[in-house]
Amino acid sequence: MKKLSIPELENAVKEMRAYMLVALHAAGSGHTGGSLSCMDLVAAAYLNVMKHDPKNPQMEDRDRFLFSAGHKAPALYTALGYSGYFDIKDLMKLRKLESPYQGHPHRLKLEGVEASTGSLGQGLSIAVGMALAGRLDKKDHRVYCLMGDGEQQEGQVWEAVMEAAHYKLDNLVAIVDINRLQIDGKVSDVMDLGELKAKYESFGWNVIEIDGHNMQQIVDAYEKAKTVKEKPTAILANTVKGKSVSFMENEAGWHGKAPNREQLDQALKEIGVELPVDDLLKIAQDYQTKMDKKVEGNLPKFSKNYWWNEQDNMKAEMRPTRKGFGECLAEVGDDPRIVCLGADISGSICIDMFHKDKKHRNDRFLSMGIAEQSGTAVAAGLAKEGKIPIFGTYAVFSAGRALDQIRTTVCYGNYNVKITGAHGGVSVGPDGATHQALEDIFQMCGLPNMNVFVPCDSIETKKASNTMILDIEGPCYIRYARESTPIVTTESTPYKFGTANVIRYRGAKENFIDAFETKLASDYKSENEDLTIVACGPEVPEAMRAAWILKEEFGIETRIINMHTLKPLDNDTLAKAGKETKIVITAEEHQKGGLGNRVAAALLEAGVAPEKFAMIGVPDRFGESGGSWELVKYFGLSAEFIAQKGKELAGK
Ligand SMILES: Cc1ncc(C[n+]2csc(CCOP(=O)(O)OP(=O)(O)O)c2C)c(N)n1
Repeated sequence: MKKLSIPELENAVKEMRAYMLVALHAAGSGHTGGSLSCMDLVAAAYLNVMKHDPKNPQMEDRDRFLFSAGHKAPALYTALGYSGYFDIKDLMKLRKLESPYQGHPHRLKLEGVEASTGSLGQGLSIAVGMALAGRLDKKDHRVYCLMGDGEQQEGQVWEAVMEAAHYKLDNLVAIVDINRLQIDGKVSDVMDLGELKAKYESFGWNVIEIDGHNMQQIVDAYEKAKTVKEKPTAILANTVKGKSVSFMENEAGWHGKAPNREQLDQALKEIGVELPVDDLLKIAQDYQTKMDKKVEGNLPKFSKNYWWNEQDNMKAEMRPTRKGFGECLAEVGDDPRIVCLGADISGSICIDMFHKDKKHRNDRFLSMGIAEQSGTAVAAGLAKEGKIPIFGTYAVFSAGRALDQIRTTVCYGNYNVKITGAHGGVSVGPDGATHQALEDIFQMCGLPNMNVFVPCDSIETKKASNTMILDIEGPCYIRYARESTPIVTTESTPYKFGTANVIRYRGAKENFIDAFETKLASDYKSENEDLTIVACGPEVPEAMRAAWILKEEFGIETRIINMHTLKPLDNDTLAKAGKETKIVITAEEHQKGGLGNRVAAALLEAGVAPEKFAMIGVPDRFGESGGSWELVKYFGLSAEFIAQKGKELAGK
């Protein structure tokens, strides 16, 4: 590749920022702030410093650049497109279904992506492995790894820092994009890093500090790093989050937000680049139209459209389940034993509602930074001393990343720790597979002493949160979704930990919720229904809609079991349903089996073998970027698929 000169680089990076902002606008979501702050560092690497060939992405001797900060993917894709790995206009498919430009980089979807990332703090370890392999193979290529400053809070970063120095990896360069902001605010407030330069140096690294927006300094730093022997180099780049757009600069609120059209036009004006914006947006729209056709084409069809709020009657109100969690914290938070631990996702998961507008609780909100593993064990320590700690983040990180800490420290020690797993399921949407928890029910239900809650709407989430915090002594895990989902319970709907609810469709009404009757399962008498659907979480409203479809279209009567407690499981209710209804279908927004396997085992252990059994869930694959409801349809999780399966098993 031809190397760009400094002035050429300075021009190129303006265009790159412009293309990226149009793509982010077309996507309607994405990580704008951090992608803008690292753009100069990335552009210099791809367009001047690195040895690589866009026409031969797998070239053996290429330098490798990997984004440990996977959320800055728009900057990576822009650099790849601008270098010629693909037509830059294709970037307009960013974050769309089946697109190579997933919310976080996936190496199996796009040539030039060296590693699939999105779970912070893992990239430098991968880079250490790649650099070690390069040395073993006696290659002279170099490995570059981009990280955020908030990301430095992950303990794994420092394990890798130690390894790189131990092995004297002078073919490795870490670049830290120091924009001083993360999601919850200033890095220094969330979890202060102290003297980063001194830290890297004391671990045995060569450190170069630069202005991360000065192209000459950036190129010089990369070149200097090439000359350093026997030590890895860290380039500590001082940057501005949201760089180049006045209203985005230094604003934490622009971390994960895309510009609207007016903001985009203003941004392009400030950057000083003219692009054929409407033509570019048309590429995005045309692609989306193609995907819409594909997804709608696969949706089972009935005599009318039963989709949410598509009819004159059966209207449902939508609300995210996590709001119920936040409301509970706001209500019970004056209990001095309660302590909430933040993991830099506080607003998004509503754990901030514990102390928002309640200053007197500030000392009981403890920010742990981006450090899920330590945060979990800190919670255990607090519990040991009589506190009721509540630790929350996205389920992929709370349940998944800290699994061993939860297993050995929390559960084996049987501490009274409450863990929340937000963003369960594919309906997380455009952030994609890395952020869609599809395994956490397996992980948490497999642990002795753990209690597992999967409530179905925001009202039930509030009740479940209350129960887990105040009524249960011992480890608890609560899972909730990101998207607004239908409210299908009321304050007076029964809720008893460990006992399921039975829901029956009684005929269409003006409001969806009024068309159903809900009873505590232990109070329910069989009505000799044709089939049972056992569901949890946001699949409960889908199961209810399926019952509506099955009755209206085929006269099939359905018993819906809202299995809001997965551990302990309500075995009696399952055995009764298996005996009384002959067909059992499970429905979960999770890898097939989290709920389904448990239900099947409970039935068989009770000596009940339903005549027919089926599971609705994600079929042993990772999620995707896409719209929330688009993904629910794409993965076959919506009511239409449940109803189709019910019809098939009932032989109608
Ligand atoms: C293990 C893990 N925990 C949490 C997140 C969610 N998350 C995405 S970006 C981010 C903040 C990152 O801050 P920083 O490293 O400073 O990046 P920048 O501000 O430059 O975007 C967090 C907490 C994640 N992706 N991975």
